[in-house]
Amino acid sequence: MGFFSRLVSGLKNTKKSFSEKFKYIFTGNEIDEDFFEELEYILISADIGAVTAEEILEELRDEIKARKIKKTEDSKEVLKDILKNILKETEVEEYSYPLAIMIVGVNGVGKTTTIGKIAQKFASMKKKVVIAGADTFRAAAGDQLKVWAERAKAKYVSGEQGADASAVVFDAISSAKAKDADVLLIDTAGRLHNKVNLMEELKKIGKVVSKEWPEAEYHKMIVIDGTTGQNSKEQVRLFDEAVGLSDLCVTKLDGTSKAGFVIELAKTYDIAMRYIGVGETADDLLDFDADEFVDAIFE
Ligand SMILES: Nc1nc2c(ncn2[C@@H]2O[C@H](COP(=O)(O)OP(=O)(O)OP(=O)(O)O)[C@@H](O)[C@H]2O)c(=O)[nH]1
Ligand SMILES: [Mg+2]
Repeated sequence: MGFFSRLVSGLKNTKKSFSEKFKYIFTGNEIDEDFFEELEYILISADIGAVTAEEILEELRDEIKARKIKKTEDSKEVLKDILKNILKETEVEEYSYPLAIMIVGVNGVGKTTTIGKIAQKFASMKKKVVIAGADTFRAAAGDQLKVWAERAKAKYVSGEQGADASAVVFDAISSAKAKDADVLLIDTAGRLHNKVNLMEELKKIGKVVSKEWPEAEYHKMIVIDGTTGQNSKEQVRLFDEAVGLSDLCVTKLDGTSKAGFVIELAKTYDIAMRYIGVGETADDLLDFDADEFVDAIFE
């Protein structure tokens, strides 16, 4: 399956809810107040926040006026362009190597799975990958990650359960340097005894990377569960405050009809949208692309 068809199929729940409703509003009818109200309702029900939806509509009204558009169907491409422009602001810069990526996020969002998928991506680009199992809080985390590491032929460095996470990262960096690795992926715990502990641990890991491997380009990526919607904005805020995030990854978009949330995130935060997850296999982690994302929803 090609990238675009994988995206379209991964977003099918969102698409279904969007495009069925779109059928009723983008018609040969004249544009009136009901049209805007209906559209606002559709955007909000796809989990684009109320304020963002309002701003999108305002821009749409202006464009419709400026271009003297009369029929609702003729405003569809205008809406798509507005959404694409919002998402383009969140597009990423290419990675440079050596590269270290610390993956953070609350428990169960898909951090470990995403690391496995990213490792496979790099492996297929012939990059040498080291994975640090710095989630020393959960016993099973290591086994799960080891399987992914083997699949991607990546070197896996871990510690005992309860070990100091930053010590694992220290070891992993030594190994990465010794092997002349291109990429270090750091898996972290989703929860510790309390939030303060977790944030302190992440800060410590951050310091180890900057100090021990200053030549590496260092990314801090949060993984967000796409089915959680608006509530995860608080997660982004908290982790950003603690470690200063550079990248976003939204997983499980296959399991929601509210992928519009990605647009809300893009509008709210100045953090690059790197990947989206649309399923459980390695091929289901897609590089985010603004145009393709909007085209897939409207397909
Ligand atoms: N459908 C779907 N499932 C996903 C996706 N990404 C991850 N998952 C599933 O989400 C579940 C949790 O994934 P993990 O990778 O263990 O999550 P985690 O954030 O590492 O969890 P903790 O280590 O407990 O904090 C697993 O069953 C994954 O297969 C996705 O894009 N789509
Ligand atoms: Mg995990």
